[in-house]
Amino acid sequence: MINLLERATSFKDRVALVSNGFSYSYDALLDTSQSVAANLLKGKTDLQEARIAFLVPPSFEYTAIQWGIWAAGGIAVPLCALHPLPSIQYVLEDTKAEIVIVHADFHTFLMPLEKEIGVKLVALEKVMQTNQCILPQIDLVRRAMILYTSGTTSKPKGVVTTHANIEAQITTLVNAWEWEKDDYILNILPLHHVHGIINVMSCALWSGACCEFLPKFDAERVWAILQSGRLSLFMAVPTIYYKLIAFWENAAIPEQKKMSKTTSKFRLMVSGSAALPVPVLEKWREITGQTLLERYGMTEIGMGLSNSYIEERRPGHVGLPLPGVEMRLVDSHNLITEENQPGEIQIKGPSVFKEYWQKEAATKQAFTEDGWFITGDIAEMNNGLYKILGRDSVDIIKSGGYKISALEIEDVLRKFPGVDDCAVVGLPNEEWGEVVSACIVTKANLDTSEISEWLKNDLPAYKIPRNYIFQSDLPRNVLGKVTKNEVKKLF
Ligand code: MLC
Ligand code: AMP
Repeated sequence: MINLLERATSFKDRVALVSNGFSYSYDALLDTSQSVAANLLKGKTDLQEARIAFLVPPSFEYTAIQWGIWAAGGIAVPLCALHPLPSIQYVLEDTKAEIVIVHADFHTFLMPLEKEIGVKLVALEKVMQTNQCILPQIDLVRRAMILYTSGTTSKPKGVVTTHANIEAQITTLVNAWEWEKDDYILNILPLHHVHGIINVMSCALWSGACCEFLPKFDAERVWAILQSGRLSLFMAVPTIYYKLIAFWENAAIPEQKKMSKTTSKFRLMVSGSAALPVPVLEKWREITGQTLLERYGMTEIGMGLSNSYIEERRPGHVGLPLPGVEMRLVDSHNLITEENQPGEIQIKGPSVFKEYWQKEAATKQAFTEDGWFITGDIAEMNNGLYKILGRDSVDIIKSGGYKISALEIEDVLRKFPGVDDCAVVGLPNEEWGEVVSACIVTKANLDTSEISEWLKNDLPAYKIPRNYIFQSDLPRNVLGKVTKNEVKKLF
């Protein structure tokens, strides 16, 4: 049995998940996931790494399905509920998933794909019906999950992790942040990215702790849950802390006092997925008494660096490599940088992903010849702790914690009638980290709200530009390449 599932047998009646107002024990989670596995196997002995996609909001059902796919020997492909149909179609075609397990809320939405690409939709209730069979033995080196991530190519790539990778990603955090079975965490993050899946949900379940789902972020509801007294841990992206601070600031003074009193009792609060602005860390500390622990990670590596749980958590820094993670900084010639000099982060270790799904060339390019994963992030050592300085590519934007490819948006935008050319950039923004912004070359008189509405057919809301400017040409260097840093200055 996969160790994460095996461990659940020793937690039995403890509450594993709180979802839609109900509590579910570890036993219930295991039983249901075994039914899911039996229903997926339908007499077969092993799914043999078949890709099983699922579109299910964060809930008990989501976890039971993920575990069921794993127990049956399949590869879990969680889909994003915010994505428009073409983005989902891309993932299903890329993974060649034969079935999609679908929550009733999304059934009608996905139905056109049954005809379009021949994928079979299976109702969530059907795969959860009580069933039993002998389950296969799963070797930890087998592929377990594919998560889609944007990069320096237009289309997202599928990041494949094995069971061993996932276990390494979980255990390093459980040890570093001293997870224990009496912990209780709230998950407000989407469950198609590592932050929600690994750092929050899987670490809790590995530890015998409890994970409560709130499927859609809402500052008021999050504050209400933070004040309930049942949580010991909280993890979020910087934008969420920004929004929680804004809510606190707008509350009446007696309310503010109540909020601050309860949050000071938390064991740990963590921020990651994007740079945590120092003023946000300071304000959060002022209102909650909590010094956020900032850590650095990536879909391909899980978590790489973390500030200390017990020692100094220095604002603006991401700490040191986590146990089991090897890290080095290199210059543009791939030589290790001198002490205290900036360099690109490269990572090695058991948590590093196996491959980009069916992209051999891209996988090869992502690693050095001696096996280091090239992150594209630049950092420097500063008085004993690492600090992230930025990225080597201007084509990657981080907004609200989501990684976004400027090239993907440009490819869609160029198809809008009247757009002759365009350049998409991320502009710094306190709330979102960066805000997607488009510089458009056109001779026509274009309406930006029409462009945004039209883009929503192909792109989720978080990829839609929030700022537009119109130019007669784009700034270019002597080789004719668009200079995005100059584009940024035009806004
Ligand atoms: C939404 N809006 C944005 C936006 N996203 N505006 C600018 N930039 C963006 N990126 C706008 C919407 O259009 C809407 O506007 C309003 O904000 C509310 O939209 P929403 O969809 O309701 O937003 P909200 O739910 O508040 O989303 C904010 C959020 C979300 C922070 C909760 O972005 C989120 O869940 N981020 C987490 C992503 C994540 O998990 N990343 C981890 C990747 S893994 P209007 O005008 O209609 O009101 C990784 C590795 C690691 O990075 O290290 O962890
Ligand atoms: P993703 O591909 O969505 O997993 O995003 C990973 C990227 O998020 C990294 O390559 C970094 O650029 C960024 N990131 C994650 N954590 C931090 C952090 N603490 N500070 C700065 N950037 C971060």
